[in-house]
Amino acid sequence: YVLKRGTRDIQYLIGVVERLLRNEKTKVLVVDDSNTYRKGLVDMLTRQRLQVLEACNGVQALEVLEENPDIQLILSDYNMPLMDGFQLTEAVRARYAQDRVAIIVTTGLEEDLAAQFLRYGANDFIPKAASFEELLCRIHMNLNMLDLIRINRDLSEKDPLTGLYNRRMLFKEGGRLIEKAGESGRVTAAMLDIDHFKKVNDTYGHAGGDLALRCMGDLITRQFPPPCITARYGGEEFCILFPDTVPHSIALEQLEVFRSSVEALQIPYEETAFSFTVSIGVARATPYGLDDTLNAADQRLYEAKRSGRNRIQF
Ligand code: GH3
Ligand code: MG
Ligand code: MG
Ligand code: MG
Repeated sequence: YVLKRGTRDIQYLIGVVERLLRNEKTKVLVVDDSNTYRKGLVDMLTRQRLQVLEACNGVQALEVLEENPDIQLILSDYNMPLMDGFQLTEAVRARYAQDRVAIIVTTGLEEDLAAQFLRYGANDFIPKAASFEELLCRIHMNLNMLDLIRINRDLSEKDPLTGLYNRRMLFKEGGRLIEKAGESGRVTAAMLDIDHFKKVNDTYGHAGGDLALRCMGDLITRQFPPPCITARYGGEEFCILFPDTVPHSIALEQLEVFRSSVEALQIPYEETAFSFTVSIGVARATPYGLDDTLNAADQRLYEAKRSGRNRIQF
């Protein structure tokens, strides 16, 4: 990176480094039918250390997006064969909101198209006559905005200790899952509670307890990927919802595998390690919604505790 005259400020340098580090993890898609112009952009953005993908029209852009759903920003031309910038913007917006994928449209045409593009759902609009410097600034501004939104989204949807959904998100997404399954009652709900967790805290301190919770969260994330919905329900209580595409018997099998992996888990603590167990209550969705379903699972959890812990009650 070449420093410009008068930009020796250390904060500025830190900003540049942070941006480059961020860029390495960021995928952008350049869409333009002019090979020369597209190559120019790709070259410039690659030098910014962004992961750059390219397409020469809207149809191809949608294919690339399909294969790379983690693309964060699309920089698109307006006039292109097969599918132009308007149609592309509309098609992308049908699948991804403005706070998931940013779209910046560029055009060499004289007409004033900016307002129209913004109405179609573009995040920004730049005439091709603008300097590369301005283009870069706008790209970074839009990426920063998406970062901020993602950080805030995580704060409001996730439990900071385990990274699992919080209770609010469980009810939002879980309610949707149950609604989608309708009367079939084929959604399976599991409530999990760590056994004698107070003892873990008493013996290994709050830090040891927190570590156990994080390991439990990691295991849940790994063993129950989407479309399962997983959440930290409260202190040491977790919830797993299986969609109606997972038969009840399969859900029970997976939970049994999970129960035994928790039992086998060794939590490193100072020079030694400790382990713990989990009790699980399982219920099929009732016709009265998520609250009622979780109550039913909770009843079973209570029975699992009463009959000796480290077991599944269904
Ligand atoms: P049981 O087998 O009956 O579930 O026994 P238990 O000791 O697990 O019972 P209980 O549910 O009463 O205890 C939960 C404990 O979890 C109490 C609380 O101090 C602890 N806890 C809740 N949230 C956290 C947390 O974020 N970190 C840590 N370290 N401990 C927590
Ligand atoms: Mg063109
Ligand atoms: Mg508890
Ligand atoms: Mg407990």
